[in-house]
Amino acid sequence: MPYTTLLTDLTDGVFTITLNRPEVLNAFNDPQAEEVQEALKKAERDATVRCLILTGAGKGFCAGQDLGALKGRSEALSFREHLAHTYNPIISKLRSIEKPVIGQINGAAAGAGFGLALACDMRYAAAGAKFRMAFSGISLAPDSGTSFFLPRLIGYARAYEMAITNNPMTSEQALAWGLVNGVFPVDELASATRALAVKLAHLPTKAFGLTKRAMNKAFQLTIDEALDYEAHLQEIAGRTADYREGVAAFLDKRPPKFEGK
Ligand code: LHQ
Repeated sequence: MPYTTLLTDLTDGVFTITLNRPEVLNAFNDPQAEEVQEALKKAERDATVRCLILTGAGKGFCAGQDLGALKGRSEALSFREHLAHTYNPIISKLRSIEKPVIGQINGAAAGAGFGLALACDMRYAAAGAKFRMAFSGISLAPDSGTSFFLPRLIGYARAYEMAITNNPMTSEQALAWGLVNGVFPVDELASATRALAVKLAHLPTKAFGLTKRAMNKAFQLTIDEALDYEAHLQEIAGRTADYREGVAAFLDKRPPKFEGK
């Protein structure tokens, strides 16, 4: 079935998911939350997908929950259940999918949309894009992983301030604080992101997946546990075809040809 709220594209090993509800800055209604989950599952299963880009159509990245779509439903809705069916599985999958995910932050990212941006492995942002917690603006607590990611990325005091003041952060500030990896003029963002993604998709993506697994896990470990876990993953990496190819190419003094296996 074609998606009604997303555009997707698979070219050169790069799967691009574009949230496509630009009239509300790609805010989430239930179908969009469901379709993002489906698209991520498909990308995870498809071995030809070696890198993902997540972006938004029009001038916003994602404004979080579509507050209009909640109108009249809020009283009856269990927010806990809503999160369990919408943002939580999306955020979880973005962290567990063993392929690099690049957030192409083309415009405002707020609320659950900020969580979506933070759950990506890397972020390239448009000059002029803004990041906003948004939750406190409607008297909610943080969700969609924002309370997990933000203090880790920019430190507790800045994260807490951002949450309770609800002040937006510019992409330039985000770059200075290490929240994004690069900032580009808006008309150069897509090509810069794509160039990075295509390059990554032709590199040893199996090792990139193990790198993600190691760094995810390291948040919960002591140094000795992390060393042991690294050794476990290195055992896996050392048995891949790409490892053999990497070493052979190095010794032959030629560029390696990696296949993600
Ligand atoms: C919107 C939205 C929006 C609908 C802008 N919905 N239309 C979990 C638990 C359960 C329930 C609740 O939700 C959650 C998770 C969450 O995500 S809670 C947080 C929900 N999101 C927000 O509160 C964000 C509210 N929006 C903003 O702070 C700003 O609009 C941002 C920073 C996103 C963008 O600012 P600007 O670039 O200045 O754009 P704008 O404010 O002028 O908005 C443009 C249009 O988009 C405007 O419509 P209009 O018809 O006037 O052009 C907005 O009403 C609409 N829009 N966010 N979430």
